Amino acid sequence: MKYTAFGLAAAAAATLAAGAATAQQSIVIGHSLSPDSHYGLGAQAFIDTLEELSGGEWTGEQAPAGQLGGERDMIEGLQIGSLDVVITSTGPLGNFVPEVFVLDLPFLFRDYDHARSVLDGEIGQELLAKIDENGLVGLAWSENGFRHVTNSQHPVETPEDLAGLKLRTMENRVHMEAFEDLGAAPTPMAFPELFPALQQGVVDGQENPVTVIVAAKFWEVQDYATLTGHVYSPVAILASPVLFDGLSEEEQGWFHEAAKASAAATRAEVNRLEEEGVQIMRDNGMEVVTEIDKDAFAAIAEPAYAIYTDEYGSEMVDRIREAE
Ligand code: EAX
Repeated sequence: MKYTAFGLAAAAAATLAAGAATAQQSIVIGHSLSPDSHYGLGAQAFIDTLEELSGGEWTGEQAPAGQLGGERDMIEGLQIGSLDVVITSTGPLGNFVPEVFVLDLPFLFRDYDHARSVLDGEIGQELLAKIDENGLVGLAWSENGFRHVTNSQHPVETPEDLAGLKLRTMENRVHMEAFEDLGAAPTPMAFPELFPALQQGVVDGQENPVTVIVAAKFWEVQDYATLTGHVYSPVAILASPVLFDGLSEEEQGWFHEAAKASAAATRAEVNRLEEEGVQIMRDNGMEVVTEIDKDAFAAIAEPAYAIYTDEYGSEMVDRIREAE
C-alpha cells in the first residue's frame, strides 16, 4: 500500500507543479541507486527525452535509491500500476519472465561489445517480446555491467578462496546455483537490505559491477574486490501495462525513444566507470585483484546452465555464444 500512496502523492505533487497545464502527464521512474549513478543518469535521460518529444506534455520524476522498494517490489508495482517505469537489473526478472534467465548465465558474454550487440539485436527484441507476453512492457535493454566479487575477509584469487564466504546474491536462481557450485554460501536478498547486511556482518561479501560498487560506496564495508567479471548484468527498462496500454501509438513511440536515450546515457556512464572505477575503489582503500584465471571459475560454475537449458534447451545459449 505504501508504494501506491507514494506514487499518488508524487503524481499529485507533479500535477500541482505543472500549474495550469492541465494536459500535462507525469510519470514516476523507480530504480535502486542514487540520482548521480548510471541508473540515475539513465532515468534523467528518459525524462528529458520524453519531455522533449512530447513538447512538454509529458514529464516525470525519479524515485531513486530503492525508495519504492527492492527491484522485485518495483516490478510488482508495475503490474498493479503504482509505478510507471522501472530501471532494473535482471536479478529478479526471471521470476516473472523465465526465458530471461538465459542472460544471467555465468561467463556467457565475452565483453561489453558482445553483450550490447546481442541485446540491441534480434535476440534482445525476442526477449523484450517475452517480457510483454508476461504482463509487463519491455521498452529497451540497458546496462549494469560485468559483476565482480567483493568481501570483508580476504583477497579472492582462486575459486577456492570463495569457500565458505557468506555471499549475498540477487534473488536469482541461476546466480545462487553458480555461487553454490563455486563453494560460497549464497544468501539471496533485495538490494536495499544489502548495505546494512554487510555492515552488520550478516554476510561477508556481495557481487556487483564497478558502477554499483562506486554508487553504493561499498568500500565503507568491504576491504577486498576481485574483478571476476563472472556474469554480465543487463538492465531492463520496463513500463507498467496499466499506463502503457492506455497510450496512443505516438506516445508509445516516445516511451520507446526515451528508453533508448536512457540506455545510451547509462552505457556512457558504465564506460566511464570501467575506465576510472577501479582507481576510485583503490583511492577509497579497497584492495583490488585484477588478474584471475577466468576459465577456472567458469568451469566450476558451468552446472548453473542446467537451470535454463533443462527447460528451454541450449539453442538460445548457442545463438548468444555464436553472435559477434
Ligand atoms: O540493479 O541487486 C543488485 O545487486 C543490483 O545489481 C543492483 O540493485 C542494481
